[in-house]
Amino acid sequence: MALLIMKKILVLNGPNLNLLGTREPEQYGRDTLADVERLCKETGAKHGVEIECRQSNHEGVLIDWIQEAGREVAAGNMLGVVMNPGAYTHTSIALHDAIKGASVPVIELHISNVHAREEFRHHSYISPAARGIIVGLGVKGYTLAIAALVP
Ligand code: CA2
Repeated sequence: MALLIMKKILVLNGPNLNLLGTREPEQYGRDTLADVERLCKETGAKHGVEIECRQSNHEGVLIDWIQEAGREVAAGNMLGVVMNPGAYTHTSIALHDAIKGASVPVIELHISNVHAREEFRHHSYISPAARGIIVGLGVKGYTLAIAALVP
């Protein structure tokens, strides 16, 4: 009898996303991070994939998790990473290098339309290393990003 092992998708949220739903609802909506993580798990269940959600305000921790995801993808246990890198999007060459180095499929996601906001949000260090990008579709973007990683 064949054993069916569910593959995993890691959902990573970067700095300040733990504040979702508490301030700036016009920019990020009213859902909290807990709401977003619940939505991701429901979406995973619909697609038959396990969803693991993590959030950190620390660049090095996010890098460690990307490297860990790279090992999981290489071992055949993980499909990839959905990542909202928060403001590190616009600053972090280290995260860019981590994604490239780990050879992990990453869907970069932003809740707001960064291109309709301040100019410093228009450039992403993550995009050239990402498999795909979802921008400005609110928290629904997380569901689309998960679907994009499912074969
Ligand atoms: O639109 C997005 O998802 C962003 O990645 C969110 C980041 C921002 O720096 C990026 O340019 C675009 C900011 C996340 C901070 O989230 C907060 C939520 C509520 C209250 C305060 C911050």
